[in-house]
Amino acid sequence: MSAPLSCAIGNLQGLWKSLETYDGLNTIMAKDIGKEKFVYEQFQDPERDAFISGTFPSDFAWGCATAAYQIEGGHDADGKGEGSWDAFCRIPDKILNGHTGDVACDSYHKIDDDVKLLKDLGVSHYRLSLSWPRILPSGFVTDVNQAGVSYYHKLLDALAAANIQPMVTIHHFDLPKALDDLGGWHNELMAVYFNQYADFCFKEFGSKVKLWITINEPKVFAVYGYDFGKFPPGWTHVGSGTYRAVSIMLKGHAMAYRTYDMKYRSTQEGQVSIAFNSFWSQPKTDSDADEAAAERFRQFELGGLAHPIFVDGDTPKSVRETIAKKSSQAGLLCSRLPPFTEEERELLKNSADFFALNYYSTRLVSNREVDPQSLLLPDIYADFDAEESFDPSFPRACSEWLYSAPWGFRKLLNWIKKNYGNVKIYITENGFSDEDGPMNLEDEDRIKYYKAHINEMLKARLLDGVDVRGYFAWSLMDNFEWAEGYRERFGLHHVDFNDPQRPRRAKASAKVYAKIVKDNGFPE
Ligand code: PNW
Repeated sequence: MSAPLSCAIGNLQGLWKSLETYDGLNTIMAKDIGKEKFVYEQFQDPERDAFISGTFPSDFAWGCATAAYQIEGGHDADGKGEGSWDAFCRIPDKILNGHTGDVACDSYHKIDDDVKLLKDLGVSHYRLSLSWPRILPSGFVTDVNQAGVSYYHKLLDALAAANIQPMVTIHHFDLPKALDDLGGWHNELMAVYFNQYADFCFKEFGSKVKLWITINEPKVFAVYGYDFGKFPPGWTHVGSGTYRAVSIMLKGHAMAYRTYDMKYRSTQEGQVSIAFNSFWSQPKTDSDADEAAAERFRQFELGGLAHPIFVDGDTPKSVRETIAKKSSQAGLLCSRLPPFTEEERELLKNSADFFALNYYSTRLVSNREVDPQSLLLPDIYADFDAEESFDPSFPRACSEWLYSAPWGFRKLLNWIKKNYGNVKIYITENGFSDEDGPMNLEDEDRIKYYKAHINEMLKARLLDGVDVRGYFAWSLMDNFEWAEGYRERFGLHHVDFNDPQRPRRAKASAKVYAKIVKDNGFPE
């Protein structure tokens, strides 16, 4: 491990200080620290990675997550409208092996099966998403598909009967195709259409839902959809597509948040947020230049989205100034980053009731200055003058971007605490992929990943006083992994996509996760 790492866990003074000052504390004994070996022995830093015992507060939320297009199937069932993915999957070479989500896990027809999996895991929560084209086939609230609405009522009722609380994502990467045709998230009016759709969802389902996520991972969705062309609408507005789409998504989120405030909060008493994906960015060396580059990476990756909502309504000044400067150096008359108006900043500021984080991986980051005049086209990855790499010792998942570095999870949680106040945090996704092949239910790598990450989250909670309230494993079952089709399997349950019945089978990781849930962590 080449990167130097500060080691809070070795600092017993710090530990006792947090023990004294932190009152939500459960069991943690100093003698437990370092007692057990870390699960990734080949690259452990014994002090940093020591496994600790301890449990989470008794009301900690344990769950699994999925998303509509990835599991539902029923792509044209009962009046559902065409979705952006339905159309995109039909374009040759867009999706690996020509796979589609037409049937996926067939969850549209398998509510009881899915709820049974959740019950067997013993989780208290389930994060699911609503399909916009299933509810509003043309995208607009003037055109409601009652059968689609009924499907979600049945699912929410089945969860309630099983005593499982839903966390509902209103928009997880899938738009009605009709709205993509109007410019998708590059159309300013999308913020308004989204707000109307969210208003409809709050009104229709709000009595059954206490935790809402407006939009899943605006940045990932924008990068892949509007900059790289790998997700619908498949555009390659390089260097600006991401910024524009993210900006409009944030405004849509903020409008929906205010709608909830004005019309539903007093009666429904739920909480609303937006889910951000972020890596941890670790300086590759201890040079000041690399430390500064790593911090720039964090501000571009997460600060650009979280700062407007959790700090002052605006993109961090450093990010705004850098993009403006680089845009001007490349001969543009305005910044590639759209500015927020005063009114928009007011709307955005404090528009979340908790911080929703999807964490998967860590990057090593070093300083690399890029002269914008040397580029033929703008590049969002050149905007922060940094280079990303991995340490060869990080275990790699099947997904090419996913390397396991659990300690980075704890560091990111601490960075969020430091930058956004001691905000309540829900981990809305965390998980590990392996490759499709002969059925293998003994998923050792996934077990190691989950144990290590949940243990780092426990350290963040118990030793650092980070206010983590819940954790959702991605994913309840193998599913349609977007442009990668069914090649990358993230499930705690195996799904046989060659069998029309789409049977689900618990992997070894499901049993391990169920035990962690039952134990509420890692008691002695
Ligand atoms: C998330 N990255 O996507 C999504 O919310 C899920 O729908 C998806 O299945 C899951 O993570 C696993 O991929 C991501 O490149 C896609 O860093 C790409 C990245 C992160 C998250």
